[in-house]
Amino acid sequence: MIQTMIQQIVRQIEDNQSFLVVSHENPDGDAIGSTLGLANALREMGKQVVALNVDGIPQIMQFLPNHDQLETELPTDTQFDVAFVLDAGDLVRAGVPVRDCCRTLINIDHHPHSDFGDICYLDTSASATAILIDRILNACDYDISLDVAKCLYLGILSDTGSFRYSSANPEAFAVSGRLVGLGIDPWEVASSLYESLAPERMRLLGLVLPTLEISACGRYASVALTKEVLEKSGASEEHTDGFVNYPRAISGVEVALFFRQTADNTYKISFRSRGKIDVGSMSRELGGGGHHNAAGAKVTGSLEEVRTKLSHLLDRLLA
Ligand SMILES: [Mn+2]
Repeated sequence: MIQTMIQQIVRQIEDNQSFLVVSHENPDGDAIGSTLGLANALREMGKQVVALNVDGIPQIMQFLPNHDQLETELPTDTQFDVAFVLDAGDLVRAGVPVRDCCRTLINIDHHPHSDFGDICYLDTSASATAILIDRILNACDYDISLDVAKCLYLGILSDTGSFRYSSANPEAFAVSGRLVGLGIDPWEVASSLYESLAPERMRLLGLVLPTLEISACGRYASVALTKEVLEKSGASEEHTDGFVNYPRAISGVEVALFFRQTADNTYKISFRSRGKIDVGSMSRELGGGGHHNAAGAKVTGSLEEVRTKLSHLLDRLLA
């Protein structure tokens, strides 16, 4: 089944010339790594490619090959033979009208419930979309280059939390081992991702950590950021990436939350869980989405109201 899906995608690559490669807004390492990995490979095959992310590329990933060729807007009046939507979960998260500008829409993803596209290659057992791109490229008449290897490795490193999460399965290690064998430098990727932080991010973290609240039961904890504090800090949204991991790092905490104000009465909540608590289904109840251990949703109300609402939900969930 999966093999025929890969064969269908390989045929689309072989039989066509112009490609759009896009991923989800507010991109993480897997979104960017998959997009640039596939786009670079297609270019090396002699194809015409537009790689796009509506929010552009986070600064810490601006060492990836051809990152400066990542567009943030669709070129006008351009029709593509094939559009790839990667790691998106939902087509709307592409942020551009992909459906209208391509003949064939291919969805490649490892998020559950991602079922759009003329061809939908979904494998929730894959630790990253970059793994699926690697499988496809290996089925093509093409040898993965150093440029492409670097992008795919970043995707895997990012989605497995540097091989710490339970998503770090044997395939993640095997593919990464092969990519390292091609000559990429793991330290270059890791130091760019984790030790090239903007000073504003560290200062913002200093303002966010004092908002830490740990529940009476000790099993969930949260930090919060209002628009006012974000504006005062001089940092931007992308600097908040990973803040939710701080409350999760506390001994005994099973669910971590990060409340980030996005409008006057709206908070975006990032959820992380360890072990068996399914934050994906909880965030779907709130109109959001995500995986078992990582999810997000938007909730309206003041910070107090939103925190209280989530406390009630979590007290019930953990009871
Ligand atoms: Mn992913």
